Amino acid sequence: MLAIFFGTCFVTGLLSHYQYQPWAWLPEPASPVWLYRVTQGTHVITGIATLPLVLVKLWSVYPNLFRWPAVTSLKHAAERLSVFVLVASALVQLTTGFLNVLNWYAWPWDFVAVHRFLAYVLIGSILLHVGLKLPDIRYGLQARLPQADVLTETPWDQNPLAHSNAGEVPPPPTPALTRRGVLVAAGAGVGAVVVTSIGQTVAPLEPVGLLAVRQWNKGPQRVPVNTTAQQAGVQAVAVDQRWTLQVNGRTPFTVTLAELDDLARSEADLPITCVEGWSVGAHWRGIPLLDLVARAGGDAGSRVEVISLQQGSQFARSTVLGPQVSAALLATHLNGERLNLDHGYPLRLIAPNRAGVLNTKWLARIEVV
Ligand code: HEM
Ligand SMILES: Nc1nc2c(c(=O)[nH]1)N[C@H]1C(S)=C(S)[C@@H](COP(=O)(O)O)O[C@H]1N2
Ligand SMILES: [Mo]
Repeated sequence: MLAIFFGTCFVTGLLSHYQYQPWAWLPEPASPVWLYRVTQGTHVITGIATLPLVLVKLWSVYPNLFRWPAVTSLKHAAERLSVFVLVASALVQLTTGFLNVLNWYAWPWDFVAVHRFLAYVLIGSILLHVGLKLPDIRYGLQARLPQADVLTETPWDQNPLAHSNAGEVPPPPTPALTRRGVLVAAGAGVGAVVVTSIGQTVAPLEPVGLLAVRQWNKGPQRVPVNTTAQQAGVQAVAVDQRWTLQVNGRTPFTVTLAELDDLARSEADLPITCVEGWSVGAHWRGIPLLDLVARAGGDAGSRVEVISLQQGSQFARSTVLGPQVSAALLATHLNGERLNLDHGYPLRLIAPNRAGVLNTKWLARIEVV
């Protein structure tokens, strides 16, 4: 289970990373529109589910921590060191990831950079660990246990096999759990964290979303907000009557909001999917990005830079490439209403299969390259 969850986490994490830096020759597809919603939701859910599993694993092996002598050979020392790296990176990765999803940045370092670095350390040390344990694993899988039911279902201290084999490891002072007890405890732990956090993606589970801090009902227009207009410092400029959108390309031009409103006749159901794992479906109305790109002399093959009124934030601009150029909307309306100021009024980008962080709000300018 741990291998499956860590592996899934690693692969979906890499897919998330790819959202930031796609290769020009292999841009993100525009369909299915929910792809990133599923991969990043899976990343965060499998990551959170790994927390209780890791605790169970540590509980099952911790007596080894107190074995004497601590180191028997150079190989043994190297092995113990690799296990230390594995456990330490897993615990840091899982706790900081979990706190990040709870919207609590309780550390001074850049989450994304450290999280990515630790992902490689963690996966590398798991592979090393499994490699070193292969002889044990092979032995365990091949061993014949004539009284397997006695061995697994009887508490450790009453288990005749355990005592007869217990040359090096003394039996624990209190009876251990049965196999069924471990499975129930691990299953209950995983179930509890998954059920209480999945409400940030699966709307019907919202009422039990104790750990799902960002849900559809926690923001204007039934969509949560990441960065309010006030936090972005755009309150005044975004509502300025003189606002226009500047579109640069071979034939540059500007458009007013009134002109954009006349053009805003395309509608689409597209989720907002934050990299931090929450997502909500939403209904948008606006202008196809490609319409303005074409008017500026570009086409579906152009690279488009979308730039916000917001200053000095890494989220204040994003690049649209490949199939998303034809699929993106410049939204004026959300869920049947004029776009709320916190959702990017007067104009924002929304595109399918695209990380929320790239769906830039409060647009000022578009560059067609
Ligand atoms: C409790 C567990 C975890 C949670 C809640 C979590 C959460 C996150 C979040 C929120 C992001 C997006 C960061 C951003 O772009 O702002 C992310 C990205 C990522 N995660 Fe995790 N994660 C967890 C565990 C893991 C594990 C175990 C691995 C790998 C073994 C992993 C590998 C990655 C990678 C490679 C990325 C992409 C980083 C980048 O964009 O450069 N994560 N994770
Ligand atoms: N200009 C700007 N656009 C932005 C952001 C931002 O901070 N500034 N946050 C992004 C992030 S991280 C997300 S998840 C979405 C959230 O959109 P919402 O607040 O309308 O739900 O907006 C994105 N667009
Ligand atoms: Mo986000």
